[in-house]
Amino acid sequence: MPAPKKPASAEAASELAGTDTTDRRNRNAKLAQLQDFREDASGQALTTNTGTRIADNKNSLKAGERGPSLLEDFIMREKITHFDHERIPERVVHARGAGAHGYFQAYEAATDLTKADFLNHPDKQTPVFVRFSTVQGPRGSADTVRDVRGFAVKFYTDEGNFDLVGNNMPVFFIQDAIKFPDFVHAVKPEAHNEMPTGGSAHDTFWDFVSLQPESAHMVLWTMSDRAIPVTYRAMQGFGVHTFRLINAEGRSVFVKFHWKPVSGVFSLVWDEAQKLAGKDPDFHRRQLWNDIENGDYPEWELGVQVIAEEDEDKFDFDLLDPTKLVPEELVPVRKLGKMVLNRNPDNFFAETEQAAFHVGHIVPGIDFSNDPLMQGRLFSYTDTQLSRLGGPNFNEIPINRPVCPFHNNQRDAMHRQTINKGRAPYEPNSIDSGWPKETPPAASGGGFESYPQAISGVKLRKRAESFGDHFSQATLFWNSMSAVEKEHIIGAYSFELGKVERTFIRERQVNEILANIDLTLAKRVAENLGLPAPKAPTVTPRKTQLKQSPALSQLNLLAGNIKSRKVAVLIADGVRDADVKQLLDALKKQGASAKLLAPSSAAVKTAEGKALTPDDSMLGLPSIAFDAVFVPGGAQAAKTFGTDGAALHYLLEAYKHLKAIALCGEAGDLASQLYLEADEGLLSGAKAAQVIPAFVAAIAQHRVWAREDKAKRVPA
Ligand code: HDE
Repeated sequence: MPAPKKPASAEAASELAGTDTTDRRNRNAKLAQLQDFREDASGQALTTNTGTRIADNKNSLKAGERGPSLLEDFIMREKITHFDHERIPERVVHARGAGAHGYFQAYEAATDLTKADFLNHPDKQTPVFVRFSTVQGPRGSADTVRDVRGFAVKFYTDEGNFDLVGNNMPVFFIQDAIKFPDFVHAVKPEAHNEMPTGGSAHDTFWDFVSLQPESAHMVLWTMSDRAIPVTYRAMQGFGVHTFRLINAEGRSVFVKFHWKPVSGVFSLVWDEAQKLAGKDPDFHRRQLWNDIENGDYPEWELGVQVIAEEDEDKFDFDLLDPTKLVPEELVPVRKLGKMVLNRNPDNFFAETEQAAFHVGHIVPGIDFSNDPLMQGRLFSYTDTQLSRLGGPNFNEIPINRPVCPFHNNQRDAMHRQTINKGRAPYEPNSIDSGWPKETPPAASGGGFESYPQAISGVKLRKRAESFGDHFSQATLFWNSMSAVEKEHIIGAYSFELGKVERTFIRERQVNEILANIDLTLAKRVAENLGLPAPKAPTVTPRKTQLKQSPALSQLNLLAGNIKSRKVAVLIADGVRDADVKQLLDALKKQGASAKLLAPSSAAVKTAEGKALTPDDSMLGLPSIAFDAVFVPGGAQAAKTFGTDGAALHYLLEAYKHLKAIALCGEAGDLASQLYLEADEGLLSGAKAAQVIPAFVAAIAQHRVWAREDKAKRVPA
């Protein structure tokens, strides 16, 4: 199939101007390609799909002014027919998501590991399209539910598309693909009443996982704060399965893929997540969109844990078992390059909704392992697009087209775009001189060759014995959590199981799963559910290589800065403008941002006599949408806040959610009015200049965890 011929448009070229000094060839190619398909209707006549100009788009054709409509009206029929078919099936899982364009650039040539071109050329920017998603909910469900997040990246490399279709957790619920439909049916809304939307707090999910101990580790992850990220850019990503990399000499190593967010890893608190699901169901997609529009581009580093072939068996778990992670303390992550998301899609449906990811889209230098979950996925992802995108030509859709040329003898089918020339769509042929021809494998630029792994075995349906330990890594995860993270996990199990109607399911989860992860966890959850506490595990704990993995605790994964954090600044008449200015300057220097919020959207008059226009009202942008709250000084403004329920609620809620709060000068009285005790994140009374450095330091800590017990006494 021909590669697009048109050069990048002036618009596309200017988007790139001055963004970097390296080779932009690849990025240009994808932009030019999307440009070929983009439609800009400004200044254009309204026409039918066949180009006939339309004179009246307001009235259908009728027999007389009030008469019946006429079948002859080809304009109305075409318009309504198209409308009737606007929806396509949503993804069966991961239906809710948001996408963005960007690029990946390698730090150095990783030629010792792989011959994959995009990892061998640090001077090259490979275009990417990324889609983040939740798993359970339908396309219109809320962003902030407790769930796994999909993290799917399509690299448009010069050697073909490579899709790294991962999640924000490094393990999965099941070990064998044949269990996936069962798992998904169990977690999806219940069959009889289609509830709940977006969550796993219901009987069928807990029924299944309590009967399926291999899910214990992953369920623990989903009950942890990892399942309620603040923003996509604060999530890690994982390829989950063990992959292979192959270098030019044909040497293969096993790898686990990691995405490490430059912003660090941090989460919502549960109360916030639930409130956001109502107040702003688009919270995550909005943040991604706004950050990119504001030039505050989300970034991740791509890394791999490398395991030599001969070390395959040196772990106390099986490398092919997708319910296990490789602790970073045993195998560190080697950073390969950086991904930057810097462009929002032009059209959600055409790009994000039609993006078709597939774990089987790989390029020379990368290969699969025998992980039985991955092997099943290799079938599923093409198959699902046939019903979702309407046939086998989905790779011709602009968002899915490779940037490199692609040619073969596949022909026809629904929605074919390419007009193939030539008369011999078969191979071998002599009529078209044998084209298109195979490319023999080679050190670089050669055809794809599967790694020649030796295989022998008996045909059978059996789970390997080495896949039999379902609890050790769950215990490792639990033991690696800080005290606050453990409390959140106990709270999450108690909340979810509290929604389960059948007592025997609650009991089974506590006695047969949690008791085998950790007895304290099981006892605390049992206590919250009013169940008898289990006395002992039902499975003998195994000896493990590690007792703890500090790399698993989010508290160890903060970035140490406040880049991209968002601060609410409460203003009212009489606010001290100088305080506002000082804060905005400080935030700008640190790469953070702020919104000014007043009792209404009307402008306020500052103590200095100036008009200050707010970005929104306090009710319009609640505290849950921010990382911290700042109240500048000014006697009149402080007095207003002291009698304004919305402002007082704003502060109480931010306090309850353990956020940094600065109450400058006269606003300091609000702390005593609300009975809020000062702590390292609640700074009150001093001048803005004194408060701001401590305020910034508290935001960098993300939450004031020491406040958590006190905050429980504040009304929800
Ligand atoms: Fe998926 N998965 N999956 N999955 N998955 C889909 O493909 C499937 C699994 C993941 O943004 C579907 O195009 C099977 C693991 C992401 O478009 C479907 C099995 C991981 C996305 C499918 C798994 C994932 C999907 C639904 C077990 C993490 C969203 C629509 C064998 C490593 C991609 C679609 C996007 C989507 C099947 C397990 C990640 C049905 C059969 C493990 C991020 O093909």
